[in-house]
Amino acid sequence: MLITMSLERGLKAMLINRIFNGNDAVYGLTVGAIDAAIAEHGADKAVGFPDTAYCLPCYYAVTGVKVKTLGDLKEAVGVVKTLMTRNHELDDALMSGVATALCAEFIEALKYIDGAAPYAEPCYGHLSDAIIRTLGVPLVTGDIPGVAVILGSAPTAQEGVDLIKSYQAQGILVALVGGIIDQCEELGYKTGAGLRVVPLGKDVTSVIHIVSVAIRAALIFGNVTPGDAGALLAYTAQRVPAFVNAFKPIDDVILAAGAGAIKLGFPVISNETENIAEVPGALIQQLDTAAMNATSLEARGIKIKVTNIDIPVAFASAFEGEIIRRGDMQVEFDGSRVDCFELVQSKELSEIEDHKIEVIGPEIDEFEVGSKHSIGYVVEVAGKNMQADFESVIERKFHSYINCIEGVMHTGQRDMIRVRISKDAYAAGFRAKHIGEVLYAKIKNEYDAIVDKCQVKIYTNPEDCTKLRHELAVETFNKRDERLNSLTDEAVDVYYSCILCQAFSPSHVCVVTPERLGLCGAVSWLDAKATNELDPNGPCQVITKERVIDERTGAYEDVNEAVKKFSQGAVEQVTLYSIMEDPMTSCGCFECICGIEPFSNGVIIANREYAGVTPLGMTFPELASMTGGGVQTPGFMGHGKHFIASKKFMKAEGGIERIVWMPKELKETVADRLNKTAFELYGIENFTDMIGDETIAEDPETLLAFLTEKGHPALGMDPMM
Ligand code: SF4
Ligand code: NI
Ligand code: CU1
Repeated sequence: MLITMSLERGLKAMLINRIFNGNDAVYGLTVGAIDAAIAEHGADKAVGFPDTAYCLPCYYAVTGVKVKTLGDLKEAVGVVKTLMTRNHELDDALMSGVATALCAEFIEALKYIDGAAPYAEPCYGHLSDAIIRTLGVPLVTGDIPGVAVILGSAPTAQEGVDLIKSYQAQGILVALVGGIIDQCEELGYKTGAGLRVVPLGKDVTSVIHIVSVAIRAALIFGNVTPGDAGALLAYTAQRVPAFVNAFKPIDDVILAAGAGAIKLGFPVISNETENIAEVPGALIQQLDTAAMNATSLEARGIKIKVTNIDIPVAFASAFEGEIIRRGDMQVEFDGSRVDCFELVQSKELSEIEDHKIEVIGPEIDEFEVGSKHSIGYVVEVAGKNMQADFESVIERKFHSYINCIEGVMHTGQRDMIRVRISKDAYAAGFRAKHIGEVLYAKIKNEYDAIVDKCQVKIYTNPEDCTKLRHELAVETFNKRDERLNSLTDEAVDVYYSCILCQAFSPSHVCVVTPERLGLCGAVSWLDAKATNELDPNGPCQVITKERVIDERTGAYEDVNEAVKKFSQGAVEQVTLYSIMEDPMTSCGCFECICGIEPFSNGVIIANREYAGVTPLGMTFPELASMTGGGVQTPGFMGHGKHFIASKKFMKAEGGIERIVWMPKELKETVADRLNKTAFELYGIENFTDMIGDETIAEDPETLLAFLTEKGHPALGMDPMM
């Protein structure tokens, strides 16, 4: 007993020493690299990562200081030294881990000097702010239940790939560092952000690029003040469900980096047994690669929701972004060429036989390889709480459901769909009827409070598809569109709150109205209504709208009360239609951001995909960093794309007439609807022709000249501030 205790103590002391050693080694390398860079480029040389508003994000988050030049970097490395105390306590060792991580960030930043692109296929290196924002919704909905970081080489390539696959099947985002990347290449295993497997780089320092994601999440969504290291560490530990799988050999440097991960709250699971001690809950041994998944999820407390679907291929969100090329497809259903549609219809309970799945017409065995066909699938649902309004909510999920099938690709919606089935999926036994199995299983699983019974009819005869498309589907779509057009804020009795994003942004509340969807673009008023029906005490709750304070700005006592309650008092009042007076807060996952352009009295809008600069002299990430974390920032507002054409878009400040600039692509996406609104509200034809874009102006002077030439209405409006 005594012997084992002293043995343990000895091991722990050695572990701490090894972490210090690793930290010292990395620190020495970093100082050397910075000095060499200064000797070569001078201390004024700019340094930083592309497509982020946070300079060197990890260092900025920990210290509150933005490093912009090599001279700043030299100072920063001096600050890092102060984190490296050596009292032979575990906590000092973990802090040394943080110092190691910051050094890794510096080394990686140096790789990007002079706008270099240091990473080549398949590696990603630094990940942009925009990527982090896209992760917001899938992380809060549990669609991505966790983040796995795999480091080093698995005992065999096959075991490594199997481990990755096991995470993919659970929807877990996987980041790869070092030898595991070669192992994927060796077996021809496909990687990429779309597949949720992101090779970062082969050097151990590249692990910082995923740490940077976790840390920026705290800044973007969490409203953590840069420099508040305590709040930062609490945020990553509580809200970022990440963990590390580190394969042996674990040298001192890797161990030091692992200590940094542990300090952030991410457990490290390893198959190393030499010269290492377990730290309960933080550094865990697992010798069996096949068991690493389960050990990791248990250590990080990640629960996976399983839906059992009876199909011969895999089903996981990791396959959602999979692309099936023409040469790899067995058959294709192509709504742009032949009649295709997908439809949800509500029926009476008595009309439905639960789990009945019929293929009416030939199965795909009867189709030639590579041929194009019609398909129409009608999903009939019934339930005591089902409403016709929920048909479209459920139907819109089909895209994601069908895409999650391994070897099946789905694009579009309604009667403009395309479905491809790969040769591999066909060879594994996948048939049209399995589309029905997937839709049935997912609907019954996710909409259990609404759908009591569900049956699926899959039509593959061209005559049936043509007839049903026109007589049933298009009819239904037209009716739904009429209903949507009549759904105005005035026409409904209640709005809904959405607090899904509080998992990341603890004080953020979206107020969702028919004419203003959630800023993520994923939650419309109908979606919120359905979510409320599924779980009345869940993320979307009813907000009445009886006590109006100001019609113009869209201020209601009821809304304020709700926002105050759901933000735990952090936000006292919001308006629905103003960006200047108590604007709604942003969490961080907004599709677009608009901001005041003072020279024209207007606003510019930038979308997440836009990579260039705006006439405000800022890029999307820079603009986006002005708002987020559930705080109000008058003059800047995150919003959904769909909101741009709304009659309620900053109505208090004069509405869409204020829009003076948008990236070209966004402008084209919203043109039809925006022009329609401009005509209805102000009688302006082709309003988008008056709006600038990056091909017209990237600076305020050129923009102003363009707006003047076009006679843009914003120029004649009152200044906004
Ligand atoms: Fe998050 Fe708002 Fe979207 Fe809800 S509606 S998921 S709170 S951004
Ligand atoms: Ni797919
Ligand atoms: Cu969000």
